[in-house]
Amino acid sequence: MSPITLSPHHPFTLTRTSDFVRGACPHDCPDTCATLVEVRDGRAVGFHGDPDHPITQGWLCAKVRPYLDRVYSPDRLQYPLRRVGAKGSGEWARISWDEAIAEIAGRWQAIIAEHSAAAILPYSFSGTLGLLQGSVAAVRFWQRMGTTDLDGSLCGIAAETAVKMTLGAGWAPDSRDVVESRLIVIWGHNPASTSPHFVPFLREAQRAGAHVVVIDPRRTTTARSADEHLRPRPATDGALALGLMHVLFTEDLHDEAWLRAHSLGWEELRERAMAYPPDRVEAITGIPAENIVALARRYGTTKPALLKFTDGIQRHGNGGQTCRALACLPAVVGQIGVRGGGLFYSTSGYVKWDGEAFSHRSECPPQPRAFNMNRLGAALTGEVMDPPIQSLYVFSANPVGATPNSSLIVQGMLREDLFTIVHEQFMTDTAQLADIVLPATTQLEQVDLHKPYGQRHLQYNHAAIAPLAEAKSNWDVSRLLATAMGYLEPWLHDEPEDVLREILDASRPKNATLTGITLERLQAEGTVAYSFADTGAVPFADGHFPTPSGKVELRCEAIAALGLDPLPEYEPPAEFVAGLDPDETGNSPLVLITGAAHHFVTTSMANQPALLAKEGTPFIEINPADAAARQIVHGEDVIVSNNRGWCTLRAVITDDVPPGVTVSPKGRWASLSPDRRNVNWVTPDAVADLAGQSTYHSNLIHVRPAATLPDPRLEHAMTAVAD
Ligand SMILES: Nc1nc2c(c(=O)[nH]1)N[C@H]1C(S)=C(S)[C@@H](COP(=O)(O)OP(=O)(O)OC[C@H]3O[C@@H](n4cnc5c(=O)[nH]c(N)nc54)[C@H](O)[C@@H]3O)O[C@H]1N2
Ligand SMILES: Nc1nc2c(c(=O)[nH]1)N[C@H]1C(S)=C(S)[C@@H](COP(=O)(O)OP(=O)(O)OC[C@H]3O[C@@H](n4cnc5c(=O)[nH]c(N)nc54)[C@H](O)[C@@H]3O)O[C@H]1N2
Ligand code: SF4
Ligand SMILES: [Mo]
Repeated sequence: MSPITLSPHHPFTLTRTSDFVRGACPHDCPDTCATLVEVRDGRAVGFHGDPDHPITQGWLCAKVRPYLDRVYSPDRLQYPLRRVGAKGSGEWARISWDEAIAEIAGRWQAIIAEHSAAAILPYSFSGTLGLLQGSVAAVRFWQRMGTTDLDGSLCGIAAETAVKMTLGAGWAPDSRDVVESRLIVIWGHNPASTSPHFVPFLREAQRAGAHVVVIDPRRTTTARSADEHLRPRPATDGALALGLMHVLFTEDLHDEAWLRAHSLGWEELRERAMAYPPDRVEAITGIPAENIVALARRYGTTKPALLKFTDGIQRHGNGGQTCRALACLPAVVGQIGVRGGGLFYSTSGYVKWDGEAFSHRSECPPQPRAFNMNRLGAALTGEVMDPPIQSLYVFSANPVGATPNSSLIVQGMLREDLFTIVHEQFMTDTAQLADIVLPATTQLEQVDLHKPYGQRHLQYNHAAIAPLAEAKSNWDVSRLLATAMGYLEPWLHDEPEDVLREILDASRPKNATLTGITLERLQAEGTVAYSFADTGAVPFADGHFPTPSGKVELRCEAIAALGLDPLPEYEPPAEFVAGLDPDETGNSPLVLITGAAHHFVTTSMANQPALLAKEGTPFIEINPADAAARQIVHGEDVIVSNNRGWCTLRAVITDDVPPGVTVSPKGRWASLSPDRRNVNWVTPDAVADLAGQSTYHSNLIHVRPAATLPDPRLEHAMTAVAD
């Protein structure tokens, strides 16, 4: 590790005894900030955003600014632990790494002999988005062993698939181009919390006269500062998008020349849109027809126009078709390939890692099976049999807190015959139910490479400090497990830098964006911008779309092959169609949306006292009319329930949510809540219309004052486990 050279306008004092080490924020966030860790005598003493990074611009968000509190938290797991009491009892004995690895390998050999490796399930997700510690460590060793695989996504696979199939690639514009936009539609996305480094560019555009529209049922922080806020009923956005198209086509505000030259199926899309006149769309969405017409006229006449969303909006039963409709909209007005216009979803398609270098798939046995990661509880309680899951290995994830229908996960994890290992930085809700807990390093203690989903630079992360106590990185544990299982292939044991170099070198010839980007450059510079040809800097500016037809596929056969209508269509989610019986006083169910909390990244950081204090008591926002109908008083505890489970939250009565809709941000730790639950005790594990997407927000609930009878806790006593 060598000290770096700081630019002359660097605000930090470079003392003789301090080094600054370049890193990257590892969290699931579009911004992937470039960080500078200030290290003195082997200890990190400062943590900063890189002032030279064009998007980070020298600052970190409220949740990651106090990162050293996390790294040096007294609650960090330090040593391997073995459970000595009952599952979930919190009684542990310290063991050595040798004992832990030998015990895990021994149990797995026995499981493999009796059932095959398909009875072993690794479960990891977005604790770190690093190429090595997040992705490679989740693939190589497990594929070599032939374990059960996960498919689908808790997060964003419907949108990713919809955008890729419509436009051919996940190529979002550069945030800096947003200052050129005259109209910015932020649709089901709350960047003030979830992509804060986009916000300065948004403000600059707004100051320069751009009109900002937010489409979100909730009055979010982002909505408050917009010029216009439209509030559709949840999961009706597909109808809204088709309604906008209706107006655009009927008023001749579409760009026909562009559609003829660059798209497939625009006339069929026009015909589909004719089924969505503004009055019908008003009836579906609850947005007045005149507002729909006004937005369509604005979108058809204000250029450049940008449409931006991230991942939250798709977490509905119809999320795939919703994102299809949103992805088609910019094409209707010919705004794709235009600086300041287009679709801003994700930048993750700019670099595709070479699959074989990444996984060494060809050297592994065939994967025995996969199941949808949303259905972990169902899998552990019998949905996946033959062989049943006998061992669960969790890392970079906290499924009890973050995966839907958590009470079923808890029930499964309490199975006496399930051998569970959790590799974690903290004693999470999930770790508490393990048989063996292994201590994990943080980003400051490990090497990695990051490919962002909201900006267009690769970010290298040097290890800034030595691992704390006996913590080990995901890759290091993977190497130890491979040795213990007798897998000696070098690609299971390479040094971190060599793994990254191998993938980078194999990927470079296939990715023009990686031209000239070597591991050595990344190590030296930390941040390296993707390489673009002139027009490439504005995605699709050359009019070529890497779809099968080379055009924007408004009618999309690849989507049809996945069982969806080849044209965007609106259908309400199954949960809303099936409904939920009225409660005992005759009240209809409410929709519960559980989007991002400002001070956490899902459950990460939600155990840090200072951040918890800022977020306050776990709450649910309820509209005054809905609260009155249920005799709920502001500030009292309410029971939120449905046929999946219940949890207790503090009522916040506010018109920030419309009638019929409630909001309770995700991320709370059950074990830090008095009722030992969180909102995921009520969220659905049903899968959406496309690609195995989660459906957290298609969630019908009842809310009652906690003091009233009958107490739904009795009804769900069997799910009150681990109390
Ligand atoms: N502070 C913070 N930042 C985060 C995260 C976090 O937990 N906290 N999580 C990270 C992760 S994992 C992700 S995937 C991204 C997600 O980033 P976003 O997509 O911006 O975040 P969400 O809050 O999940 O969803 C955005 C908005 O969608 C709205 N919404 C829900 N249903 C509908 C609907 O039917 N129609 C419309 N129009 N809007 C709807 C919600 O009210 C919410 O305000 O953020 C990342 N960044
Ligand atoms: N109700 C509701 N729930 C949701 C969502 C929602 O909208 N509503 N959103 C979903 C979304 S978008 C996502 S992405 C998922 C995220 O779900 P998860 O991927 O489970 O993410 P986290 O809850 O942040 O938990 C990540 C854990 O990984 C640990 N960790 C971090 N780095 C490392 C590492 O290097 N090694 C190891 N071994 N561990 C590490 C952290 O300490 C943390 O406990 O949550 C989903 N949950
Ligand atoms: S969570 Fe996002 S905004 Fe915050 S430091 Fe990390 S990358 Fe930057
Ligand atoms: Mo996510």
